[in-house]
Amino acid sequence: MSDPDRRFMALALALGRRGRGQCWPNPAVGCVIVKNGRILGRATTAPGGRPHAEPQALAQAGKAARGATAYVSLEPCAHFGQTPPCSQALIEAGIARVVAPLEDNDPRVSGQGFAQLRDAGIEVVTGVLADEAARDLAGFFLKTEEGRPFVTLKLATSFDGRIATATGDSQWITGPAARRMVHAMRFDHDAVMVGGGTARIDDPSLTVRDLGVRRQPVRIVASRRLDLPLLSELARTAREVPLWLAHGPDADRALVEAWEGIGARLVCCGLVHGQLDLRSVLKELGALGLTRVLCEGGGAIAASLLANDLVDELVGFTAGVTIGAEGLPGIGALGLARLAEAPRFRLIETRAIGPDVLHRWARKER
Ligand code: AOF
Ligand code: ZN
Repeated sequence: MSDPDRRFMALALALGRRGRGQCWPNPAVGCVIVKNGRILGRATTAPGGRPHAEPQALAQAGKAARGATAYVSLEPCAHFGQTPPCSQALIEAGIARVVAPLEDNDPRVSGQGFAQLRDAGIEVVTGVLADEAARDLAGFFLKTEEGRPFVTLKLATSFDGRIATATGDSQWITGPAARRMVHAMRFDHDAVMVGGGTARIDDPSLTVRDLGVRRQPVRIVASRRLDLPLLSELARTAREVPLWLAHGPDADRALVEAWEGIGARLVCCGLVHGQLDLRSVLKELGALGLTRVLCEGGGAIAASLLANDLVDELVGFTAGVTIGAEGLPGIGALGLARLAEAPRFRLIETRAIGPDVLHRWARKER
């Protein structure tokens, strides 16, 4: 593995990350075409997942692609799906070498892309920045393997872990820089999810604002009984920005129809112990194509996700303010007796964001 290989692969990964939140149900892949150290083409999977990255980068390179190296952040696809296989496009363009970190776990590809390239006499190099690529594409891999999206749980809290005062005052605990970052996080995910309580109390819009974006993440509210206000920001904007409501099988038929009439998509999910089964909710969301979901609370849904071991990354914004024990806790009851049972995560980043602190934690392999 040479140094230029790492450098150009880092660029392919960065291009791929740029497409996250916009390519579902497909992975956001990056591709760079390089000859004699010069970049001839670069692309990201298009919004909506097609065209794939490789044909776009090849089109930029044109005839000059002959003899070049293609850096792709995932194994090129091998199947005739909605588009012809990228492996064939690379072969036909006369690419001499393909560098890709890891196999695509889609059963239609899974090693066959690499095999087709090798059969055509193309040198294939794998493993370059594989850990980074696996992290970037974790949502797509999880959806394919376990049928559920990657889940990020975000909490903006006081020093003592509260998200509001006892009267519900929560604006604002963290500063503008942290709040801007939350908008960037929304854009980086396929969907933003909250529980019914948060939807009722905060009347949120859950859209990405002030970043000049065209494509908005899907907004999801998990509410067993659909007892949500029909006069609300979410309802008002349901035809402009997708609004999906995950509800239980016992939700009132009239409410289901009312929300459908407003333009929401209704997703019926299973129950467990008289509550929405978050495992079932995520399965349904995975089946609908979502690869990355950002949960923004409140306490009940956060606790449910944690208790079911469904959180892949925690992102905390902590402010230098204390609210006290009567304040609203960011995470509801987990019913733990012993610390050994508490969900524990591995620290991956800390950073000051204006007057607040950002901390990110990854799920430990269990
Ligand atoms: C690539 N390059 O940029 C992406 C790939 O339904 P289709 O035909 O679009 O195929 C979707 C599958 O293609 C998807 O499940 C994944 O395996 C792969 N995505 N492959 O060569 C790309 N986005
Ligand atoms: Zn492809």
